[in-house]
Amino acid sequence: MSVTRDRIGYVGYARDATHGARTHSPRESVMASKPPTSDPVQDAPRVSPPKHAAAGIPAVAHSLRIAQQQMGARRTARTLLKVNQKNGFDCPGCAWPEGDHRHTAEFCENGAKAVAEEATVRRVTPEFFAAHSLPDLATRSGYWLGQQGRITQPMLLERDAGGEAGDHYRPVSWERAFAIIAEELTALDSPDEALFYTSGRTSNEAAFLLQLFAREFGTNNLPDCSNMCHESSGSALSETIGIGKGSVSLEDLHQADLIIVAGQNPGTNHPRMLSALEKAKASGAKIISVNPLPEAGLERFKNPQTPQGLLKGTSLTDLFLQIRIGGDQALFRLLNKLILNTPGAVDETFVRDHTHGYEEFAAAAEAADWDETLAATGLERAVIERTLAMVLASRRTIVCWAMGLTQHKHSVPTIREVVNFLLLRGNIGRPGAGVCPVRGHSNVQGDRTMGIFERPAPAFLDALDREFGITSPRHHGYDVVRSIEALRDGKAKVFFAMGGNFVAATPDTDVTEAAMRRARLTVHVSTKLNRSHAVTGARALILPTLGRTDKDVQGGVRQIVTVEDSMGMVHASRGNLPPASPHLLSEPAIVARMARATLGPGSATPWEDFEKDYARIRDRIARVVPGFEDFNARVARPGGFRLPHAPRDERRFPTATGKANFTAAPVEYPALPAGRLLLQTLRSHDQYNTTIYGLDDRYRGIEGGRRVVLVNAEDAAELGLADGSYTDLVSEWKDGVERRAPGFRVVHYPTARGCAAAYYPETNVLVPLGSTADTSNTPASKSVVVRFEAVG
Ligand SMILES: Nc1nc2c(c(=O)[nH]1)N[C@H]1C(S)=C(S)[C@@H](COP(=O)(O)OP(=O)(O)OC[C@H]3O[C@@H](n4cnc5c(=O)[nH]c(N)nc54)[C@H](O)[C@@H]3O)O[C@H]1N2
Ligand SMILES: Nc1nc2c(c(=O)[nH]1)N[C@H]1C(S)=C(S)[C@@H](COP(=O)(O)OP(=O)(O)OC[C@H]3O[C@@H](n4cnc5c(=O)[nH]c(N)nc54)[C@H](O)[C@@H]3O)O[C@H]1N2
Ligand SMILES: [Mo]
Repeated sequence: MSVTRDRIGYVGYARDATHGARTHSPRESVMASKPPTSDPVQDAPRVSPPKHAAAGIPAVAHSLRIAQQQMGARRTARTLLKVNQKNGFDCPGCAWPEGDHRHTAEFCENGAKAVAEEATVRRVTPEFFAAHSLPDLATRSGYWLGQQGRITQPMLLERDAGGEAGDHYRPVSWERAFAIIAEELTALDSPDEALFYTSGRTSNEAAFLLQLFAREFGTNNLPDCSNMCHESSGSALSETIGIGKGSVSLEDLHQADLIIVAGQNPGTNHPRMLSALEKAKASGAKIISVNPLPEAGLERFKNPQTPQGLLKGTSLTDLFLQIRIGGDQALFRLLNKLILNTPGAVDETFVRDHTHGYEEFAAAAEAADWDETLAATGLERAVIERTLAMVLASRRTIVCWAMGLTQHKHSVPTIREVVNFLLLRGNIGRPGAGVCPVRGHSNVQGDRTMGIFERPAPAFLDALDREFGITSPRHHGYDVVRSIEALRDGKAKVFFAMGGNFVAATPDTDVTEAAMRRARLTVHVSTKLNRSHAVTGARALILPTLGRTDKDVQGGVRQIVTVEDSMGMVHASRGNLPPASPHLLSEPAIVARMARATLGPGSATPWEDFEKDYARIRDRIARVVPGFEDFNARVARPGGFRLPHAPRDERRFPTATGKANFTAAPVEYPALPAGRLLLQTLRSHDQYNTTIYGLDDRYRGIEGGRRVVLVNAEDAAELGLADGSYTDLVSEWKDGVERRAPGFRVVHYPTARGCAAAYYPETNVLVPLGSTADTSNTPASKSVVVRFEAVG
């Protein structure tokens, strides 16, 4: 391993054959060697060296094992064959697009786990709730709650009722449930005391109805998971290129000369992306990965769809930049200076004809400094020079990114710097080039397109008002963090969630849970049980709903719903399994009935028609949302249709200046006091956000437990953290409040110096509510300053 130490003590690793080797600290730890809590399953992980290849036979075997546990053999075959087929359902996993040439089994290991989790044959019945009180549920792990199966009936809990009724969820009729929601909503002093949260699995049809209802009711309080996810991308891209979405298609990836993957772990979170990268490589593309961790999926991919892929696999990454957490803006800024200083490297015609703000940006870039960049990134000079050579050799460059870039204080300027980088060489709006923010939830992008946004564009509201004869409020609503503050401060009293697991996914768990308990009513439209059902307002409803895999029949007619993938393709999704219980309602039906109960005969919106026939919802979407003209006809075509994207399609930039904007923010990177590390909170290979499929993180060599903290062996030596010892993580923030996550097993791991990593949601307790990204207000859950304390 080649290692150089720079002046502030961070170290850069050049990629070589041995970089994954785990070293052990020679120093003895002062810390206890025993797990502190009583849950042996969760707290005694086994550790082996990290893997250097992703997928392959173990992936297929693992997914089939989980699928059969949840579904049995017949249902496994029947369900998995329908994933992402043109007449099947959209995978409820990630938002990666489907190609035109689909394999019979267009699924990946983690897609299969997502499907199995939903199509499980296990059930959570009223008897289950009779046996498990609220205090009991509140002590259970997220893993245990999720493993109980699909919820079968609407349930109500009334804390103030006392006794059994105050302690247990009890079955409630749908009619009564909607009456309670209407009663609580209409009793509010202002519609802005209600919050309507959306998680990104919600279909376009349900999302459109939910935002319509919220606005007809009188609020823009439509926080969504995007606020915690790609909001920074949306903010940076809308300002610079005029649209908050990625500009590349799958074909572009296949045609690129250079693909930079920064702050993303596709081997786990977007496994089908590996096939696209493999194909790009086969046509000569180079791949650079920028990550504090050497992620197995980016090293080598063993494609389970091809025999030679299964055996040998393809080496994906040509150059690995093991960057220090939060160093990306500095890296791209310096690269931009180096491009500017290379004669002929800038696409002058593009810059002249299509951009604005070049002079100011160039002056700022000129000030970039090698020493500061090496300190901020922890990289070696030679590695950055190799990167530059590859950048200059490429005529078509794409940058892909995910949460590693979006969840920092300076995420918006970081992503703007990526845009500067692409603009300089004209890498936008032509084949094989562009911006590629890789979305998370399978319809998170579509929900935004449908108007799930607390700060809607006036043009969108104008169109909505015209279509429905309503007057939508124009003042902005609360995003996720502001929603928690509003609950905490008593300014919001009703919380409604269309999916998701709000209290587990959001930061500052103790603050958030206390805030949620202050609500008068909490409502969760859910498929499965999770932590949010155990942290309730005075009254709480669980409304069980159909998932993607379930057949949805309304008025005797089988319905489809639609979704939009990460690359702006809209297509139909059609479930094929009998619903998990006869008592379930679909998401559109739930919104329609809630709207009728709340708005009463005063509403001119035909909610009942919408519930009976989703094509009627799509007719309205077609008239309100640009790009959806003739929606029903176009979505009936196999594969669906692509939404317009002005920068991609016409090199037109609908920004305030009418051009693509260069920007010139000051360079920032996290400062780290002595004896502290910067913690990123990330996903293991066996989870979908807060849904825990299992306790292994196969590629990182962790088995049978999740309370681990990955620390570089040299940092560990300095801090006295022996591999296998146990430590509390204590985060430090300027409010002086102590936030502690107890009992993490130390794992020496080849992460960048100064950095640590542990899984979310267990570590959300460490993320201060006030620690968010500038402009986007996204929780900075990838840069948490922590110290380590011996387990007491
Ligand atoms: N199986 C599965 N699939 C999923 C999900 C899941 O939980 N499970 N979640 C879905 C969702 S909602 C989302 S948003 C996506 C998330 O997809 P990812 O963004 O891939 O998810 P994370 O696990 O948060 O990984 C963040 C990556 O960024 C790196 N990183 C952290 N900090 C930095 C930094 O400062 N700079 C750089 N360059 N890299 C950094 C980490 O080492 C890690 O590789 O996946 C989606 N798909
Ligand atoms: N510390 C830290 N925090 C993070 C992140 C991080 O990287 N670090 N990542 C953030 C990101 S990127 C995101 S997107 C959020 C995720 O936040 P959420 O989207 O709120 O969380 P999920 O865990 O995806 O939600 C899972 C629940 O959704 C419900 N569900 C599943 N399918 C359906 C369905 O079809 N319909 C309905 N109605 N419900 C369904 C189930 O009840 C399940 O328990 O978390 C964020 N929080
Ligand atoms: Mo996400």
